Amino acid sequence: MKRRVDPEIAALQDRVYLLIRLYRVRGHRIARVDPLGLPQPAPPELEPEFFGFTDADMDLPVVSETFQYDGPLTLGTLLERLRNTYCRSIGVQYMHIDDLKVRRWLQQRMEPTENRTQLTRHEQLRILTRLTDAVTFEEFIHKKFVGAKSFSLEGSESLIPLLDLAFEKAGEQGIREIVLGMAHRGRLNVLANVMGKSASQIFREFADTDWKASRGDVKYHLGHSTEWTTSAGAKIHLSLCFNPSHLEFVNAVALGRTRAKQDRAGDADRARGMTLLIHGDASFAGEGIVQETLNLSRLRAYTVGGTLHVVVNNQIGFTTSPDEARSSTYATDIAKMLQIPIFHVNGEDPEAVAQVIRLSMDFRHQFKRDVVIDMFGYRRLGHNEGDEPAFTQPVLYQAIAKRKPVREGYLEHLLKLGGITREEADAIEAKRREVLEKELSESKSEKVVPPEQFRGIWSRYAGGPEPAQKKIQTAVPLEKLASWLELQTRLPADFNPHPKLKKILQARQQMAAGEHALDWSAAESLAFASLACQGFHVRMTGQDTERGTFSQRHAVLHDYLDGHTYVPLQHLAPEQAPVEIFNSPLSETGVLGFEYGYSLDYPDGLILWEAQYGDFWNAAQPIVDQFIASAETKWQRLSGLVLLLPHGYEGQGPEHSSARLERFLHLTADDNIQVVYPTTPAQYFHCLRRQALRPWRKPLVIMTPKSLLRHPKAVSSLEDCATGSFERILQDTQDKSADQVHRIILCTGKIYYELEEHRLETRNDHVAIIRLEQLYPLPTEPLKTALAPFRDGTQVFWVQEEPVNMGAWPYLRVQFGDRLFERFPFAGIARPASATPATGSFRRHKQEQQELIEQAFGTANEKRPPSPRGRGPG
Ligand SMILES: Cc1ncc(C[n+]2csc(CCOP(=O)(O)OP(=O)(O)O)c2C)c(N)n1
Ligand SMILES: [Mg+2]
Repeated sequence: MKRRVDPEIAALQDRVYLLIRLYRVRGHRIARVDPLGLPQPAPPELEPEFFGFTDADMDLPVVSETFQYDGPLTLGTLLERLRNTYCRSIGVQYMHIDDLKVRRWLQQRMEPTENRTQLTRHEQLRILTRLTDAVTFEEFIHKKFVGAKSFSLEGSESLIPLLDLAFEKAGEQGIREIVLGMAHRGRLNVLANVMGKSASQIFREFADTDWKASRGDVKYHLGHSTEWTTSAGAKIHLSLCFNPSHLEFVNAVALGRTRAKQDRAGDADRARGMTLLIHGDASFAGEGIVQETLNLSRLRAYTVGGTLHVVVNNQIGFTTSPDEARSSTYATDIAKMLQIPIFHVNGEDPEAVAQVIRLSMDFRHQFKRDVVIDMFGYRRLGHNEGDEPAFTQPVLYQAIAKRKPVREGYLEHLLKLGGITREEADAIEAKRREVLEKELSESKSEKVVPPEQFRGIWSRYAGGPEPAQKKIQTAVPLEKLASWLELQTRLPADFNPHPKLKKILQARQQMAAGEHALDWSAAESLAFASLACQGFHVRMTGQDTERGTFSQRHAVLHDYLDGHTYVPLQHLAPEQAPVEIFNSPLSETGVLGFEYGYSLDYPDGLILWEAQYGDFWNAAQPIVDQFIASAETKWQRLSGLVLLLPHGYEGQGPEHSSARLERFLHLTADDNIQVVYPTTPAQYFHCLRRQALRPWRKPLVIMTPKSLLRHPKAVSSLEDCATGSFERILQDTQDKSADQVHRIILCTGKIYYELEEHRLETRNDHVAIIRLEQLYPLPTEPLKTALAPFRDGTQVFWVQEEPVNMGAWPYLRVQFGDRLFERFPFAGIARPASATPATGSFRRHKQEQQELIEQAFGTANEKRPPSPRGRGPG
C-alpha cells in the first residue's frame, strides 16, 4: 500500500533539502573568512525567508536524510548547524566536484563536526608558539634593519603554524619528502622558522656582509633544504626551491622536482613525496602558469599524487585591489577546473586554519588530488617595508591599523580558556627574542661562509667552465647498435601494428642489417637505447612527442585493433633503466618548467623536452631566462636538461621556421648552456650520449631537423655511431689544396645540405664548406685547426638562412669582428634584416633561398635589386 504523505510536510521537506543544498553550494559566500570583515553581498537564497520560512517555523521538526548528522533536528537547529559548518571561519567550495563519493566524503568530514576539531592544550600551545616565532621574527627584522626590504608576513602570520601542522600530518601519512615553492611574501620568515636556515645567515644577507663572495641573487629568492622532525618523530626532508622574482613560475619546477624524487625512489604510488606551493592572491588569479601547472595535476606523465596549494591571501597585489586584479569572485577560482575542494579560511582564527589543513591533507592523501587553501589575511605594511600603502588603499589601511596582531588575538582566546597564563606566553616570546639576539651578534663575526658544495646525488657532477677536451667514449660497439635497432622492431605476438608502420619497422630492420643508412630518428632511438642500457633514465616529453610531430619517431606504438600501446624502447634488456616518452599537454611554460625541475633532481638521467616547432619555446621564455640560462650563476643549481627545437627554413612561414637560435646565443656567458645544431644523425647520437656521459651538467639546446629527417643525404651509417664522437666542427668533406680554395663558407645546420648540393651541381672547386656543429661554447681552437690549411686572406663567409638580425651571425660577429683569427676577412651572408623570421609565401621563400645560395658562392645575379640581404651589419 502506498504511504500517503501529507502534501504540506512534503513541500516543507523539499524546501529543507533545497536549503541544505544551497548552504553547501553557497554557504561560503557569507562565511566570515575575511579578518577585515569588509562588506560583501549576501546571496538572498541563504536567508530562511527566501524559502518562505518565518521565525514561527524554526521549531518545526525536519528530516535531514542528506545532511550528515545523526539525531532529530528542528528547522532552527538545522539552520544553525548549516551556518556553523559552512559559514563560520571556513568557507568551502566543493559542490562542483562531479563524483558523489568525493562530495559525500567531504560532507562526512565536515558536517557532523561542524567543520571544527577540538585541539588539545598541547596543540594549542604549539600553534601559539609557532605564531610567536612568526611575529617575533618580523618585529626583530623591522627593529634591527630599519627600512630594509623583507616582504614581511605581518597580517598573515598563521602561515607558519599552518606549515607546521601540514608537516605534522605529512609525517603521519608517510610522506618523507616535501618540495616547497613560494614567492617573496614571508619567505624569510619561512626560511628562518620552517626551513631551518640560521637567522644569523639571514642577518648577514641583510647586512650584505658577504658581498665579495656574492651569491648572485637577493636573499628572498634563495632556497634551502632541511630535515624536519615531527612531534611523533617522523623525519621529512624539506626543500624550498630557489626562484626568480617571476611570480608563480616556480610552481611547475617544484612539481618536476617532486616527480623526479618519486621516480628515483621508485615511488610509483606517489605516496612518499609531496609538493607544497604557497601563492599570492593576485598572482594566483593573474598568472597563466598557474592554470598550466594545475592542468598537469592528473596527467600520467606529470602527476605527483596531489599538491597542497596555500594562497596567502592578503587581499592586495602591490597597490592593486582585488576588483582590479581578477574577474572571478575568489582569487582561487581557476582551481575549480580541477575536481578538488577549495577551502577559504580566516587566517585570524588559527584553530580554523588547523582544521582546514588537516582536512586538506586527508583529502589529498585519500584521493591523491590537489587541494587549495585560501587563507585570508591582510598585509600590515606596504608591498615592501619602504612603501606607503595608504596612497592607494587609504580605507583598507585604516581597517588594517585597527587589527591587533593575530598572535595577540589567539593568546586572548587561550587566556579565556585558561590553558595558559600571560606570563607563560611572554616567556615563549622572550626566549625567541633572545635566540634572535644571539644570532644577530653571531652574524657580525668575521666567519667566511664557504661556497656551497654539490652534495648527495650531485656530488659526482660539475658545473663551471667546459672541461678541457677530454674525449668521452660515446661510440658503441656495432653489434649492440644493430641489436637494439632490431629489438625495436620486434613486437609481441598479439600486437597488431598499423599497416603503414610495418614499412617503418622494415626500414629499421634494414638499418640494423646495414642495408639501409641510419636516419635521424633511428639514431635518436639508439642514443636512448644505449643510455638506458648503461643505466641512464631517459625521459622525453613534448607535444605529440610519442609519435613525433613529423611522424618520424613512433616511440609509442598503438595496436591497430584495440589501441593498446607498446613501447619497444622499454623492452631492450631486463636490467635497463626506464625510457619514458610522453605526450605533453599543449603547454610550454608549464611543461618546460616541470622538466627543468625534473632535471634538478635527476642528474643521472637524460631529460629532454621537445618543442612542437622550435618557435614555440618562446611561450616559455621565463623558464629559459630565469632558470635554464641563469640558475647556475644565481643559485649554483645545475641542470642537464636537453631542449629539442625543430629549426630550419622550409617555406612554412614566419612561424614554424625558426627556433630563434639568436635568443639562446644572446643568453650565453660563462659556459652557462650548450647550443648545437648537428647536421648528421650520428652527430646527434654522439651529442645526446655526450650529454649524459660527461659529468659536466649544462642545459643543452639542440636545433633539430624537419626536412632533414627524411633527407637522403642527411644520413649516417651504423659505423658512424660505432666510432668517433661528437665533433664541434666538421671539416670540408672535399679535400682541397689551399691554392684551390678562394672562398670558405662557414655554416651550421640544414643550410649545409643546400650549399653542398649547389657546389656539386655547379662543380665549384673553389669553395670550401666547414660546418660549425656546436655554437656555444664556441669551439675556437677546433675552428682554427679547420681553417689552418687555407691561405691567409681567403674570404670567409658565414652563411645562414635566417635574416641578418637573427640566427648566429650577430653573435659570431661580436665574437670575431670582421677578421677571423687575424688571418681571414669575415663577413656574413643572410636574408635581409626582418621583423619576422621568415616569409609567408612559399614561392618567395624558394626564391630567397636560391639567391642566398648563389650569393654564398659569389654568383648572385648582379642585376637583381642591390644588396637586398646585405652582408651582415657593417
Ligand atoms: C611575473 C611577475 N610580474 C610582476 C611582478 C612584480 N610584482 C612583485 S610582487 C607583486 C604583487 C604580488 O601580489 P600577490 O601575488 O597578491 O602577492 P603579495 O605581495 O600580496 O603577497 C608584483 C606585481 C613579479 N614579481 N612577477
Ligand atoms: Mg596579495
